[in-house]
Amino acid sequence: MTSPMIAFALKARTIVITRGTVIIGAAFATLVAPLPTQANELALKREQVELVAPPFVHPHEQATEEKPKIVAFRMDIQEKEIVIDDQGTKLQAMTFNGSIPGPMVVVHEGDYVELTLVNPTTNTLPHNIDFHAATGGLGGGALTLINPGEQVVLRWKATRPGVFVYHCAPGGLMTPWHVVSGMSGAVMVLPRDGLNDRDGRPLHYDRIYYIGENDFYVPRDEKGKFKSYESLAEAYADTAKVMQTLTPTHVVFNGRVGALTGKAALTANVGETVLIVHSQANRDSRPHLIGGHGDYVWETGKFSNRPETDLETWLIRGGSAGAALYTFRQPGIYVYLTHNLIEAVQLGATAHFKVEGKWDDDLMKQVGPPGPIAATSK
Ligand SMILES: [Cu+2]
Repeated sequence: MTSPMIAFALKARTIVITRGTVIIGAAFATLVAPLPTQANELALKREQVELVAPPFVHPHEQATEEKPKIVAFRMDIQEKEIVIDDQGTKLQAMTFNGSIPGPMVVVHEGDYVELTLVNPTTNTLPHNIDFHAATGGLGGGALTLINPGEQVVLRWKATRPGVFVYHCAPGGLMTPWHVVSGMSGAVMVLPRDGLNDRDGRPLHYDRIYYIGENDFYVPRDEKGKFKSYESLAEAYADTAKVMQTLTPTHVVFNGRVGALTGKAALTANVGETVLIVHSQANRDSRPHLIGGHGDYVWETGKFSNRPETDLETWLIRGGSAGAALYTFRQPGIYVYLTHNLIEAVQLGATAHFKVEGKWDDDLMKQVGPPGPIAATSK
């Protein structure tokens, strides 16, 4: 009889064997695409950037007159147990840099992203990273598969402006499992001259927030209570069964129910323009800002395309990121959710914006307070 642990270990070994693709990937890289090489590399300015946990985004310029450069980042993969709702439901999670979603990486078109990816010895599984913004080698996945105790450095040129998902993709069933365990994030490649509306009007933001949406599949016991596990290995078989139902137990923003509500609400002031980047690596979502709009929305997230305007709800296709620009015109608490309201209210996909400033009666006013129904004259 094979215990689930051994079966799991065997599966993990199979993945290690698929590291053969790394060699193919490397050979491919040597044959076809020696990066603009040493000289060019030395000529490029290099900048090391510290990543920050979402919903926040590391400091960056919205437009630049500098020449393209190498922007270097480091991410540590962390496998860890997290709590995903107010009932204390636990998830054996896998994360880029300890957060769900992983941190957002921002560069300008023409820059090189250089990532040092670290899989610490404290982890139990091989991991890698597939950047949807990158070209070739499974988005880098073929060149970055590393075991616990290893690190790898990947460099790729950001040739396409937009917001893009990155995620772990070790192969086979491991790929969806790692993704729905938390391993996804986003890259934003800004046009060198900044965002614009494609009619020549530049667009700026005063604040930027990164919302990463996740669907989780937590197994239940016979009584319907969520089960918890000691390790990823132990959780794997049961979780894979729930995944196969395609029915998530949780749909959340930033790793847990309530991660961006109440005291953790996103903030802004009336008159400020906010760029909301929303990613979903596995499943479709329909962001909606109750009481507000998307002034300019790159629904598919790619800045070479004309943004749509005045949207009520937009669609984030599973496996992509989108960006919405909105200038807040009224104070108050705005609910930002996925407009599958069952998922928003019962499964968790809700965030709050707390906006301060002066109310505009012209835009909205309660002309008569609630009261008894007035008698009407005939
Ligand atoms: Cu992984």
